[in-house]
Amino acid sequence: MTDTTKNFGTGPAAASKTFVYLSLDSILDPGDTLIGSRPVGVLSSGSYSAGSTLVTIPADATPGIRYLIVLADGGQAVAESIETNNTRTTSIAVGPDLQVSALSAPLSALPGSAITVTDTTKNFATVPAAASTTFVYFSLDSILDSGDTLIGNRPVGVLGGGSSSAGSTVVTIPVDTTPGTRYLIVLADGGQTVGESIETNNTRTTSISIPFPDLQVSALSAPSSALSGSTITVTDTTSNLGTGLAAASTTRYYLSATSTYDTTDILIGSRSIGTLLNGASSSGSATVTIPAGTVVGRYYLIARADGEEVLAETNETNNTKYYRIVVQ
Ligand SMILES: [Ca+2]
Ligand SMILES: [Ca+2]
Ligand SMILES: [Ca+2]
Ligand SMILES: [Ca+2]
Repeated sequence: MTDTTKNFGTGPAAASKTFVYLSLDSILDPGDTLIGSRPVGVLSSGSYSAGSTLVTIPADATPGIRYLIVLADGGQAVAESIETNNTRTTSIAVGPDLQVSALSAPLSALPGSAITVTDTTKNFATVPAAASTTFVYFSLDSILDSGDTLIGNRPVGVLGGGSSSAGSTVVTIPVDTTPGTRYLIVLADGGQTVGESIETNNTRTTSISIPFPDLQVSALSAPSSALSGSTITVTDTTSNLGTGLAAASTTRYYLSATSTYDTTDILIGSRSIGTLLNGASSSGSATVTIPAGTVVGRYYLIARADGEEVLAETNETNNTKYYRIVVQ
């Protein structure tokens, strides 16, 4: 600690001592710890003494932003014109300070896939940090909160002042993740085992794109004619032509007067489609009934992928395929 103790009064000041305190706040009070002092000689009006004091931060000092308070005439040996202006304060960071100084991960990934997250966890303080664990979270937004999913962690050894640990963690993107922009949040000292001067700077975030699927009905067949009220077998192939994973969906079948689907079309059956990876297809059949009383004529059997409209896709307008059918 280097200070200048000056006599601002009009008369001389007898010899005094300048005290140094460590404080949890910036105000000197009886709870503060005296950690050093230095002698100051007689000071005539306007003269000063500049000097340094080697002080020790107590080993048991609680980490955090603390205050060094220097007090002129500590011990109150000199009567002064003003006794209430004798302190000067500066802050000091006590303890290590872990931060994630670098982070990299793939720009996109499929739900359920394993990816490698690489981080550098660094101790930005001058004092060592005990061993810690760096956590990796998956988040819907860029802010770490209690709703985020812990998907991995890696051990970080003791880090001396200014030193760092670079390492990788293999994590799995939650299988139920929906498409869109998501976030990987890496947290130094996850689990909070290391007391630090600053506990609020421990995260680093990167976005990761979960790609969208694109379901289409790539093939459709049925009898070319059917009796009103009869059951027929419809066979289709529902394909995921997007880059993302398609969660389970339903392909619905409609009887329509036109080749394009609209909400007035008559739902006559459906088929469940399991999860489809990008590029994958599901072929299958369903038994459907031509409603009794259907007026004889030419119709369109329309198959509509994601007929329940539960999946977000890159293209929502390419989900139907029709097959001409005559109702007799
Ligand atoms: Ca005094
Ligand atoms: Ca920190
Ligand atoms: Ca901590
Ligand atoms: Ca589609």
